Amino acid sequence: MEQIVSSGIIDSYFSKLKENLAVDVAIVGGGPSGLIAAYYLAKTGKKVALFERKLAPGGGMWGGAMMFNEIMVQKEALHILKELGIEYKHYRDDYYTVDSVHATSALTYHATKAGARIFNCTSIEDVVFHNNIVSGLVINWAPVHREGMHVDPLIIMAKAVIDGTGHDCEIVHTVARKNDIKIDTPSGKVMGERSLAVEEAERTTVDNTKEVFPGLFVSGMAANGTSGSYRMGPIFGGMLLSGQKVAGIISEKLAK
Ligand code: 48F
Repeated sequence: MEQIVSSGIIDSYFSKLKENLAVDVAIVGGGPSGLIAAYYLAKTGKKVALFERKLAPGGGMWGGAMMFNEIMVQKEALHILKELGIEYKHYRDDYYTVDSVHATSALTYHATKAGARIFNCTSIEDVVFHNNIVSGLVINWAPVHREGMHVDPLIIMAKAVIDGTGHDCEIVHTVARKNDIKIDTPSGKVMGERSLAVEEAERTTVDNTKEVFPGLFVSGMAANGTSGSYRMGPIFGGMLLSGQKVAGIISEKLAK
C-alpha cells in the first residue's frame, strides 16, 4: 500500500514533467495575467506549462488590498469574469468588487481545466538563448534558490516564453542583463516601474503587453515594469486583459 502511494505519485509527476519538456508556451509566474494567458492559450489547443516559485499560484491576487480579501475589476474586463463564471458585485460607476479568494482559485481551476500544466515550487533562473531568440527556460526547485544551494537546473524548451513575474519583471531583466541586447522599450532597456497612478497604469498594462524580444513576451505588471509605466494597486481588470492579449498575440504568431 505505502509503496503504491509513493510510486504512483512519482510515476505520475515525472510523466507530467516529461510531457512538458518541450511546449508551445512556457509561462513564468502564476499571477492573474499568467493564469489567464495559460487559460486562453490552452483553450485554443496550445501546449502550455506555467512555472510558479511559490507553493500556491495566484501571485498578488489572493490578498486583496492590505489583506482585505476583495479586489476591484472594471467594466472592460467583465467579459472574462463572465466567461469563467466568477461572481462579482457592482460597486459604483464602472467598478465591480470580487472576492479575491474566489477569483484566484477560479483562475487556477480554469487554466488547469483547459489543459495548462502548472508546476509550482519551481523557480526560473535563466532562459535558453538560441540564435538570438529566447527558446526555453532554465528551471530549478524554488527551495534550491532560497537555500542558495549549488545545484544545476533542468531545461524546458518553448516556442514562446511569457514573463508574468509581476513587479520585478525578472525574466526580462535576466535576458537583457546577460545578453547585452536591446529590448522593445523606448530606451532599449528595462525601464523600471513608476509610482501608483490607477487609470494610466491599467491602460498601459494592456498597451505594454507585447513581444519585447524575439521569443519573449511580457504580461501584467511585468509589462509595465519593463516599459517604465505605473503601478495600480488592487484593481485587476488590466491584469486579466493583459493575459488575454498576450495569449492572442502568441496564438497569432504561432499560427504563422
Ligand atoms: O505579481 P503577480 O501577481 O503577477 P501579475 O499577473 O499581477 C500583478 C498583480 O498581482 C498585482 C498588481 C495588480 O494590482 O499590481 O501585483 O503581473 O504574480 C507574479 C508571480 O510570479 C512568481 C511570483 O511568485 C508570483 O506568484 N514569480 C516571480 N518570479 C518568478 C516567479 C520566477 N523567477 N520563477 C517562478 N515564478
